[in-house]
Amino acid sequence: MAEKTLERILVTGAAGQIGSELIPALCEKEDTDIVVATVLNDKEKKYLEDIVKSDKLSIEILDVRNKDDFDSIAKENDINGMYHLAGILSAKGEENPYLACDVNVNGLLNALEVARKYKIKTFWASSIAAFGPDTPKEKTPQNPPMHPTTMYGLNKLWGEQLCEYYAKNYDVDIRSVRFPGIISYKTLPGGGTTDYAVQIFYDALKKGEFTCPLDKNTRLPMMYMPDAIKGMIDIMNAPKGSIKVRTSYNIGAVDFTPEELESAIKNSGRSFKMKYEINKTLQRIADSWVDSVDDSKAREDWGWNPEYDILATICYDMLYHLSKKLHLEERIIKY
Ligand code: AKB
Repeated sequence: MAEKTLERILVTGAAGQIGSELIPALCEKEDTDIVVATVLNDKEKKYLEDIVKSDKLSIEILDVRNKDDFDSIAKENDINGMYHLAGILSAKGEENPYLACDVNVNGLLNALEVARKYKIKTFWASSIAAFGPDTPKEKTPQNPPMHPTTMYGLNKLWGEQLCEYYAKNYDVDIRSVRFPGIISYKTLPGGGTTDYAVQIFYDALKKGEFTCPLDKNTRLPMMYMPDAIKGMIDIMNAPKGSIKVRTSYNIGAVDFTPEELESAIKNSGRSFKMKYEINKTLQRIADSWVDSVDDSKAREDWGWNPEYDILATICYDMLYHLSKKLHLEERIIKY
């Protein structure tokens, strides 16, 4: 019987919200030989070294816009699987559209070139930001009209088309999902419109109050991190023939408004106050996105099936783990 090839995986943007939780999950897999994590600078490197202890992990500094460095890291480590996560999120992208376009567009182009050259199976994270104001808002279908109005959204839509181009013309095995807002307690997100849904838990536990930058009725699709990690690993493990969509799959889990999240936190028995001070840029971005997605194609093709599809369950789990984490951090600071 032929031996199974061990996975030699490259993860870009490894110190980010998703990367920092994907790396330990990949290191734990028996069929992983090495995980090469790329980060932007020494500070990120130190952060990752502190939170992930594994003999399988090696960390490299890489600006994904640098094609030659990207190529050398893939070649020298004989990479056969890649998760390209490096990117600039929606709110930060509106502050610096040129930089967002440069990193999001050229970073993906370089990732796909490396994937083509070394035949690397690749995952790339798209986003609900690829939708726009003319996209149907509820149970958004897989292929709706898409005219995003943010730089980040434009980059994601272009990225989806580029992935399909590389799949069709060069047979690159590229797999992608449109992530909603991701909720997690380990690493904070940075520069996104959905970040409020993480910050609220920190403020609820530390201060008992939160000032929300979005209107109380702004409904957005969201997901708990364990489902995001499971989704990425499952789509990468699926047989090549089962991946019918080479742009990006809709995947859904929960959707809620800030007011519903406020109630869920209050229902946990904590005293919690919320006030609303609308940030115009964030509100404009959120209003251009959708409320919920139809993910039947992902369910059908590769078995997408989120475990955390109830807001109260996510809320309970977040408060439980985050209060333990914050308590621990406080003790580390004190002694
Ligand atoms: C953001 O808010 O920019 C991201 C996203 C939905 O892609 N979390």
